[in-house]
Amino acid sequence: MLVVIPTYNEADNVELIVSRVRAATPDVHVLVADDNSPDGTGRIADTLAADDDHVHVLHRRGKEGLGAAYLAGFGWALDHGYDVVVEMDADGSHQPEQLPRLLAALEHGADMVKGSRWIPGGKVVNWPLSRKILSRGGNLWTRLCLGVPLRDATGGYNAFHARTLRGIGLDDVASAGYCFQVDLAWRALKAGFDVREVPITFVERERGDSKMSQAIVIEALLRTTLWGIGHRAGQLRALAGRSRGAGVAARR
Ligand SMILES: Nc1nc2c(ncn2[C@@H]2O[C@H](COP(=O)(O)OP(=O)(O)OP(=O)(O)O)[C@@H](O)[C@H]2O)c(=O)[nH]1
Ligand SMILES: [Mg+2]
Repeated sequence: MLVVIPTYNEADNVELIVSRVRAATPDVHVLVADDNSPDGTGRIADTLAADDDHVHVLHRRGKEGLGAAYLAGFGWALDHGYDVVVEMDADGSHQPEQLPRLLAALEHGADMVKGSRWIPGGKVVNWPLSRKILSRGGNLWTRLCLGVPLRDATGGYNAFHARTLRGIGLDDVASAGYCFQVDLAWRALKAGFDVREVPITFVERERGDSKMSQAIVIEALLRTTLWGIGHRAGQLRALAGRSRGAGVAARR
C-alpha cells in the first residue's frame, strides 16, 4: 500500500505529514513526489527516506502541477507492484489518522474511495466562507454537468485499487489542478468502477503557502463544462437514436 504525497514548497509540512502517516498506518509506504521545490522540501524528504525503508522520494524536474506529480507517482506505484494507492496533500488537510476509513471501504468492495467533506459526517475546519462557497459551487456545477452521484467530486483524498488505476486510462489525463480529482472519478465511473465516498474532516493548512490560484479554478470550470457538453450531447444523441429506432419499429 502506497500513499503518494505531492509537494511543492512544503518544507514546513513534509516531515510532520510523513511521520503522521507512518504512525497512523505503520504498514503503509509513502512516496513524496517533489517538483524540485526551491525551499528544499525534496532534500528533507531524502533525509526521511534515508532513515526509513517505508519512505521514498520521486524527484521531478520542476513545477508541473499536482496532476502531473500524481500521475508520475501512480506510474511509480504500479511499476513497483503496489496493490493500493492513496492521494494525500502534504499540508495536513487530509488527516492520515482517517486513512483507515478509506482503506476499509476499499476492503468492502469499492474500486475507488473519495474522502468527502460534503456528505453526512464530513466537515471542514477553519475554512472561510469564500472557500466553502467555492467548493460547494464547484461540486454543484460538476454534478450538473456530469450527473455524477458524488457530493465531493473535487476532493483530493482518494484511495484506489491498482486495478482501478490501470483500468481508467491514465495516459491521456491532461488535468493539472483541482479538476484532476474530478477527471479521475469521472473516468472511474464511466469505466463502470464502484466509486464510494466516506466522510472526512478536512483541516485547512496551518503552515506554508497554498498553491491554489485563479488559473486552477478556471481550468476546473472550463474542463468540467467541456466534459459536461460532451456528456450531455452524447445523451441527446442516444435519445434521438432511440426515438428514431422506435419510429422505424412503429412503421414496420
Ligand atoms: N509536486 C507538486 N505538488 C504540488 C504542486 N501544486 C500543489 N502541490 C501539492 O499539492 C497539495 C495540494 O496543494 P495545496 O496548495 O494545499 O492546494 P489546496 O489544498 O487546493 O489549497 P489550500 O486549501 O489553500 O491549501 C500540496 O501537498 C502541495 O504541495 C505542483 O505543482 N507540484
Ligand atoms: Mg491544501
